[in-house]
Amino acid sequence: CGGGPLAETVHDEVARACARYGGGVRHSAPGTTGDRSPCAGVGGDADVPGGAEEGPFDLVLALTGAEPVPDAVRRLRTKWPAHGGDDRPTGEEGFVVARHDGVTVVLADEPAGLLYGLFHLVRLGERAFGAARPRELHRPATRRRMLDHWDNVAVHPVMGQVERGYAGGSIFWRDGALTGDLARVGAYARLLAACGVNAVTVNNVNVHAAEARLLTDRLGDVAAIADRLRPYGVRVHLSAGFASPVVLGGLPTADPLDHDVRTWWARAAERAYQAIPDLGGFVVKADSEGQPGPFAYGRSHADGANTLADALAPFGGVVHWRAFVYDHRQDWRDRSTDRARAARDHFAPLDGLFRDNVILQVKHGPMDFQPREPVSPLLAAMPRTRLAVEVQVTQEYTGQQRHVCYLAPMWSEVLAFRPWGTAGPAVANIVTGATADDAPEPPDEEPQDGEGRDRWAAREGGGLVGVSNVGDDHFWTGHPLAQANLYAFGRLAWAPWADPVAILDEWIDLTFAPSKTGETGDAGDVGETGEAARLRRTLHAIMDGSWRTYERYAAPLGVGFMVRPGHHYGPDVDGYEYTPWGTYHFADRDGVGVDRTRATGTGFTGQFPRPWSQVYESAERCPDELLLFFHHVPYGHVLHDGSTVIQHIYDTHFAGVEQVAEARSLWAGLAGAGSVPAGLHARVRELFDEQLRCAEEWRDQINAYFFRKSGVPDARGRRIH
Ligand code: GCW
Repeated sequence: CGGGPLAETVHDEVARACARYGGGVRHSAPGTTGDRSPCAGVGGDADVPGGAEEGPFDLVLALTGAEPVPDAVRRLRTKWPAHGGDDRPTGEEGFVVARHDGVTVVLADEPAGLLYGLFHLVRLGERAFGAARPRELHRPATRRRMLDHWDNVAVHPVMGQVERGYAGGSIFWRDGALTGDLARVGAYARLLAACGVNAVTVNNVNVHAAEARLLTDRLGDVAAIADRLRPYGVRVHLSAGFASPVVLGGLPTADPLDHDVRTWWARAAERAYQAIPDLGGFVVKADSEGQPGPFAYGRSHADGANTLADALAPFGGVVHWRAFVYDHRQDWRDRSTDRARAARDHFAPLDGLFRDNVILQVKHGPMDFQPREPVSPLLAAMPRTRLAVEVQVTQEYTGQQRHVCYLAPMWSEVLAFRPWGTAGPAVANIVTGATADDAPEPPDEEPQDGEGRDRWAAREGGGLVGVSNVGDDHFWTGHPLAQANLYAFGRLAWAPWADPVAILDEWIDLTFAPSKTGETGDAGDVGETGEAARLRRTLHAIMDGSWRTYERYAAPLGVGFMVRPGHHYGPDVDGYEYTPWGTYHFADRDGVGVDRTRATGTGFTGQFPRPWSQVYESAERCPDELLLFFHHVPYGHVLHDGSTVIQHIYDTHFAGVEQVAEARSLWAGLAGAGSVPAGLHARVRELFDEQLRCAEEWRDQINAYFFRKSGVPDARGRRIH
């Protein structure tokens, strides 16, 4: 395979699989036939004859430039259409897979492609070795598919070891030190590669004192993690504190345009790359929720980001600069300030000013990972900037990994959203690299002179970033079914148009292997036993619609934030209503919702391009699920389905709880199913008890609150407290 840790990994993975299922592996080691030797062939029995040319093999994994060309590859090549003149058809991480004449072949330009090809075979399972398969080319949509860990090195007095972590302790850190279980970090790398993730940030974006030092005297700890992640193609990134030149370097200022500050960052980057030559770069949360930033020096976020980008550029590193900048000390009495506006107001004027190695990391919604938000209009406002969309895999506002909430359908909606209507690009295009043909219209707020079209240039996108939901929990994610969110994140980062239901199906196969319990049909297709089919059906019934179920019993119609302040679990309708956080619902005796219209509200609707600026502006045209995000309406306002706002609140809250009860009993019915381990079954059963309790609490508080405010009884006469 040309050597290197990734090639060794592929070899070891194949050997491991052979040892498990029978068969042998032949590895053409570098040095015997040159650096571009074929990688591995798998024979039908353990005693495989020598020589890469020999066989018979069931499976060959080879680099496209391999010499000598394995027979199976040569035979296949004569049957394949040429690569179309592209002599690197698969790129850095892609692969080609096919099966002909009884041999399955994975070809890749680089070892990383072989690794992803191998995991693709794992997904295919026995289908990879059945009937002939035409040649398929798989390439990731983006180069960087990153998970941000909000892990603290030292236990934080309020946030603990992992901020918003619901899966036990950190997989990297424990009580101020590097984890003693680096083998688990290695296993994590393998899990990530199987999902398609190739980058992680190992510390919280809120950088406290101990964490700041990862950039200087604790680089060795980061290097130790990087060593464990590298064999699976996962690169380490660091969250860096903007004030590091002051905090760590003892400089009097962190002004990004100050000469000494720039030199300090350049040296810090140099030292970091000495310790970790393949470091991905830095992630920065600046001027946000108390984190230091360029505003303190009268500088812009472009000045700030570019200083770090310049320091990283000589080493090929990137800065992920977060756009989550807003005033968290707002006066609740002031109804003109709108937190939803903040990201676009701050960043859109800076479009075109960021270096090429800056990726602006934008939360998918304008507020903060609520169960329902519109797509952030900032994603449509920066045609000259590399944009990444950030989603929250950790379930801060969606049940904290005690509730089942499969989030891929939400993320898919975000990725498929077309800010300029059906004619323009989707968010998936924007974050994977839009082309000039995508030609958006400028937003309503800007002069309607068509300039927006010309400004949209082809560039590499910033991809998808997720806030990790993994910890040192036995099941990795606390709730065993929350693993599906981790998996789906990786798959959508690789292929943003993938179908969430199909992704869930893959995850079910990989996790519970229900098809392995079936019989193999003639063409190698795998039939399913009744029990396997029941498991698959049941998991889909529980999980496919679980995000919408959550949405039904949580805050209604997109209004968001009716959660307990601080830990954000469970309902507290007025918990944030009179706080400085900018998250209000404005319920009174007549109505509820936030007026964000241009006509009478904060004007946020004008941050969208047409047609959405007009759709959201109109209470009649606004999609029901976002009505209270954009409008303050009377309780009697009639929705598109003919129901009123108040009746919708009652109905959805009763329905949401019923759906949880139904899912809970479906799960109970899986007790004793062969492919569901007893311990896993018990964990999920307990969590379902809690989910039901909590959903009832949501239902009762929300319904009681709105009944007491409005005085309108439930049309169906159900019990409201
Ligand atoms: O969702 C909020 C969380 C904070 C988090 C912040 C952010 C890391 O409540 O805990 O801080 O967002 O994204 O920076």
